[in-house]
Amino acid sequence: MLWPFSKTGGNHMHRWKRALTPLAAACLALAGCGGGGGDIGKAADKAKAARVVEVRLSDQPKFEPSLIPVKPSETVTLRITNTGKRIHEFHLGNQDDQKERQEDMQGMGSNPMNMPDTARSVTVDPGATEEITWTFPKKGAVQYGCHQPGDYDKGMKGEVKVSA
Ligand SMILES: [Cu+2]
Repeated sequence: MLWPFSKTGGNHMHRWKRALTPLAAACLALAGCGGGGGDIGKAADKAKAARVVEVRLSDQPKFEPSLIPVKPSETVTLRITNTGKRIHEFHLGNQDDQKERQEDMQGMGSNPMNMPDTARSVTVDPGATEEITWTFPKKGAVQYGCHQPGDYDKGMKGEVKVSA
């Protein structure tokens, strides 16, 4: 997997570190922090998932579906397939986090980027399928987005809505 920082220099590394300031971390740890910093839940074992939700990533660009309803504290496996011809990503996070990632990745240029996968973020090659198993919070909503160049601003975003 390509590591984008080696090509783009130290400036972006600095921006990534900014996402991990103590204030941001404290905000993420608290449910109902307000604004765009809501609780997003946490990674879980696939064996604990109550069901599988299929998500498709297309070159339009968009997610299908762009709204995923879940029950409070439900654990779900998201099976994420790229039906397009170019790289897309599925990045789960609250609104502040999506905004931050958007700023960071748009600052890296206009070429497709193979970002490192994490428990809540996968880069998906054309034709490939990746999975994320996640326990959603008790209430609220969690956003997902693709921050490959241009996609998020063209509407490649969606929301997991938690309701009873
Ligand atoms: Cu995309």
